Amino acid sequence: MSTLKNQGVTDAEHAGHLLRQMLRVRRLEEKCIELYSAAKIRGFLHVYIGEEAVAAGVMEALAPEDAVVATYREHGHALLRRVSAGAILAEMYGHAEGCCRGRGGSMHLFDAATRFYGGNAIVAGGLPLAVGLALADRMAGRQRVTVCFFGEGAVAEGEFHESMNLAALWQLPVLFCCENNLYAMGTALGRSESQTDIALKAAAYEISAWAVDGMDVLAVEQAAGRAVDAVRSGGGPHFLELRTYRFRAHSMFDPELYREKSEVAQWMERDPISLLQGAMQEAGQLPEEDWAALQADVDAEISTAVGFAENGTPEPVSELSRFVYSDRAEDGGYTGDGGTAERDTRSGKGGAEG
Ligand SMILES: Cc1ncc(C[n+]2csc(CCOP(=O)(O)OP(=O)(O)O)c2C)c(N)n1
Ligand SMILES: [Mg+2]
Repeated sequence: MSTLKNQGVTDAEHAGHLLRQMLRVRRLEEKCIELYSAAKIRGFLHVYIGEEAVAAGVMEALAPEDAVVATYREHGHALLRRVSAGAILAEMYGHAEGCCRGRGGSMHLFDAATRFYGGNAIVAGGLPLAVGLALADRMAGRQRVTVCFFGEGAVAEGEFHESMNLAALWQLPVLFCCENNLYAMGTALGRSESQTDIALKAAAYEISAWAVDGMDVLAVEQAAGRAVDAVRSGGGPHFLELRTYRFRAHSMFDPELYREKSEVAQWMERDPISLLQGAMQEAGQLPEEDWAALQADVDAEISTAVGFAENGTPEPVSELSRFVYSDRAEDGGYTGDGGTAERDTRSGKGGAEG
């Protein structure tokens, strides 16, 4: 059921904020495609275009101390978790100013300061990581939530089932967010799974799970708010199946022979940005000049970020073996903070780096 249609947009300022967040992700990734085509960004690149309402809605429910784990389609998650567009682009350029000093690239964005735990290229690889983070919080008595984003392709992996089971058995504070965009590379969900109702799979592990219209940012925000509250107050793991669609190819190397253009066009009619923009305009909450100003603001943010990335510097080869092993052992090993102490040398804060 569409929240946008049925409830209208009640809080114009907040709706404007959500619109801005989705547009920031869209414009950042449109720029990434351009830069990739110009060979400024190399390696793999998977864009989230079409799925922005999922990250934008879920992030609203989180507190700064919560943790986020994502997949290789994670530029938007990092941006909305407050990793700057400049640090993200510089990372894709392979520059030292990037959030991982240019060592991770598009698929491995990571930022300890915002508790953004990747950027994981292995399908389902983020799930056990999220369960481990939640276990650490449980053992340390912290009231934090770990949110784990993953594609529906992950449900075919053993790690999915192992993670569901342990999270439920130990009642760990994790919110699983399955971004069901119907395809895992070229494989449609129904070609690989006998049970395509993903929320039901989680329910089989005694996890509260429900499906949400992932193109409706207000519906996502509402569901995520409810789920995060339940997890934080000790209700054990929760699971959202966010029904969405990617408008672009799987990655930059994908001729898209597995789906009809008409199917893509049909989903594009439910573009999450246009849906919210349209609902706000209909409610008289988005005058033309405000919409133009919002777009200009976002364009300016992205163009500043491109400038930052362009002016960055590659890591010197002499630094190549740095970080292969943690510097931490030298200062006493495990500190009991779950490995999340701020070590962000980009900002000069904290850190035990030699
Ligand atoms: C364990 C593992 N197997 C295979 C791959 C290759 N691979 C990369 S992306 C992908 C599809 C994943 O689809 P899904 O989980 O639905 O995420 P989406 O790309 O749709 O966001 C596959 C099979 C991989 N990265 N990891
Ligand atoms: Mg998928």
